[in-house]
Amino acid sequence: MNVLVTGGCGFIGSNLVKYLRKHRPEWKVVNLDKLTYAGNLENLSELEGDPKHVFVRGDIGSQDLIEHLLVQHSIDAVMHLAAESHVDRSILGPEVFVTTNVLGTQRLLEAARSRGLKRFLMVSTDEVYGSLGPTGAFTEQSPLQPSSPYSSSKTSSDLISLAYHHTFGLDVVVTRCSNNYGRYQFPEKLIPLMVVNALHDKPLPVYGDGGNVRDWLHVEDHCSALLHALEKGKAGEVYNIGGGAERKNIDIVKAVLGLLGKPESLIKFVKDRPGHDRRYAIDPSKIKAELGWTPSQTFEQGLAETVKWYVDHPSWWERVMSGTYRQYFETQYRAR
Ligand code: NAD
Ligand code: TDX
Repeated sequence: MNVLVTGGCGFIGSNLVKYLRKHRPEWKVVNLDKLTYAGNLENLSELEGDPKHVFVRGDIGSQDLIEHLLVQHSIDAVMHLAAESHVDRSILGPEVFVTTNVLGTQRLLEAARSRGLKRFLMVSTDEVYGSLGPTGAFTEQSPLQPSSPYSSSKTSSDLISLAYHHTFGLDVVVTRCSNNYGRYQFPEKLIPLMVVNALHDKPLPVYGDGGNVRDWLHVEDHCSALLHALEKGKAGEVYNIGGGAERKNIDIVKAVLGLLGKPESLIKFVKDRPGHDRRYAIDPSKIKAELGWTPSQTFEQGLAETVKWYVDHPSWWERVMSGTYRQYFETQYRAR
């Protein structure tokens, strides 16, 4: 199998590329990434010299480039993760979310259609369902009611992918996952931001009353679910992915402080995120029953391991925050 992973230098993408190299060592993984602020080739430094990992810097919106890559590497399947992924940034500047997430995905699908791939895996999100009240969980039949520019752009890319299946017969599978956490997550997202601020004894900004709930899944468990969906999913189907670990933001922030031995006085309640979804919860029974996937990490175990990783790797997040991580690409690739 030759697989094209888009966004393979981001948080989930870089974990996925390594997961695939480990669990499917015979596969060639072609990693297409634009290296936006969120893309960090250094995340994959351990794959330097690996002939089965090919990195290509490029945009998913470049249809010619994609068609060329699909032919050059005899690509069998696409795992599409490249996206603008941060809700707060989508509130500050929605346009790039439409350009990349909507138009970029459509161009990628068009390239895939022209090549007749075996499978196109669209990595979507639980945010397509909008916000829940205090009870219940999203199933694949829940109405799509996205709230933010980010989630509405992801809903569009999710639906256009399914349309390419229904209209053109492209073999598409869609996954909708809950909040991921783990190593290499950019420190703009809740957990790494709180860890880094706490390590600097800086205030931990909690939006609103801190009572918003997210359903957390370790990134390795997401990678395993994506491989299940790629290999066993049924064309045209949607699979929810979630770890059954609903937590209030404030409880996570307190847990991070506890793990770091820092005082709760660092918590600072700040103005709420506009349009802030109150609660997400995923019902993953379909992927469990039909594809045999189960998560392996508990949230408490995974959070402790993740916090420790950030404590043990200050050079990673210091380089990310100072911008020097970009030099890695310059020296490793541009010089060639
Ligand atoms: P991320 O922001 O860490 O990484 C995104 C990657 O995409 C970066 O490497 C970036 O350089 C690349 N990219 C952006 N625009 C591109 C373009 N036009 N062409 C090529 N590459 C481009 O995001 P993440 O958290 O790893 O999320 C990956 C995917 O999973 C996204 O599609 C996201 O919507 C989805 N998802 C994320 C979560 C989560 O909790 N992080 C949950 C569910 C679904
Ligand atoms: O500083 C903060 N303070 C705070 O209270 C930040 C960054 C976040 N929050 C809150 C907002 C959310 O309720 O924490 C929660 C999680 O926020 P994010 O880490 O920004 O994630 P979220 O908005 O839930 O979206 C994430 O999960 C779904 C990913 O970023 C998306 O890409 C994915 O689709």
